[in-house]
Amino acid sequence: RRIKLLEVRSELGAGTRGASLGVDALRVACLNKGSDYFRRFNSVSVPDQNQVLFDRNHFPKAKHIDSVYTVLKGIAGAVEQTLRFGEFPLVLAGDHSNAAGTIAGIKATYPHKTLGVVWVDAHADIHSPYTTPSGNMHGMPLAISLGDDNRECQRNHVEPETEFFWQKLKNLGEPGAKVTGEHLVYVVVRDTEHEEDAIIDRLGIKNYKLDEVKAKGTRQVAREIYERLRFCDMVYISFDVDSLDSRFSKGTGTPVEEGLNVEEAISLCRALLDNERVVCFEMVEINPTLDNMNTMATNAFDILEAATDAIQNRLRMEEVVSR
Ligand code: DIR
Ligand code: MN
Ligand code: MN
Ligand code: MN
Repeated sequence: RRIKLLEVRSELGAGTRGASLGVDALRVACLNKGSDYFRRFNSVSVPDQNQVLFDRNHFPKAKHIDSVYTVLKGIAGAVEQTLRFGEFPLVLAGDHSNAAGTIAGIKATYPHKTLGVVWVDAHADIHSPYTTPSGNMHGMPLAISLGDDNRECQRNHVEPETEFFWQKLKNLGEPGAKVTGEHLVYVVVRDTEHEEDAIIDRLGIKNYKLDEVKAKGTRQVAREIYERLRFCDMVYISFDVDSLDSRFSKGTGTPVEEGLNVEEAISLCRALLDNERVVCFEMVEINPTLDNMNTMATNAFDILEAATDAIQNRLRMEEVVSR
């Protein structure tokens, strides 16, 4: 089986401009390292955000939600097509709202299979328009995929136009929830709002904090995650580069202290991707405009290469077994 790169140049969900350039920053990092990575794989560019960032935003509690919906529909279609073609979708996207499109595409392809999600991020990304402090949709993909608005923690008034597109987002791919709280695992989430803490508690979502990752090691953490997700038929790994410590992640919109170092991220990705149930990997939130040495993308490229290596080894192994 082959890997197919899906490049998504949309930053509509971010609060800071520039993440749509992340894919190209990775390409620059790749060239500067003398790697042939981007020549080795077929890639496709998913239709992007057009000029909407310059429009007036009509949706204060879910900024650009109408255009986000269009972009996510495109991603879901591309992911579904890739999986149906028998290829492994490796998504390189701008902001993290795009992940809800990826998940919708996976579930559209395999509606009867149970999905597990591993979310490596400084943030929980589980707000809804009813709870968001910022209106930025990159803080909302998991609420979309879980189909949970967390209304008991409501703090915002949401207008009917916003609610209309929010429902459409939750029904993308197939109607309703794509994943449950018990099949979602966080790694190094450490910057949350109390509404997020409340839904994480209510759904009992496990979070491997940095201390636990350091104490157990990334291999053991990956083992435990797959034990937790043992009833899932397939797994999706979502890697937000702000999971890295802010010392290594200046080039991202919302850097946070006390995250992974590059070596830990590499070995975590290797361990997580060395599993036959993984159907998709995604990397998001590289913003080279915040980073004049392109350090973020350079570090992220090393992680991407290691992750891809692990995927490829596994796909080769599968071929040997199936022969
Ligand atoms: C915050 C920040 N929870 C928000 N979220 C970020 O605006 O919803 N997610 N940065 O990646
Ligand atoms: Mn995120
Ligand atoms: Mn984040
Ligand atoms: Mn915060």
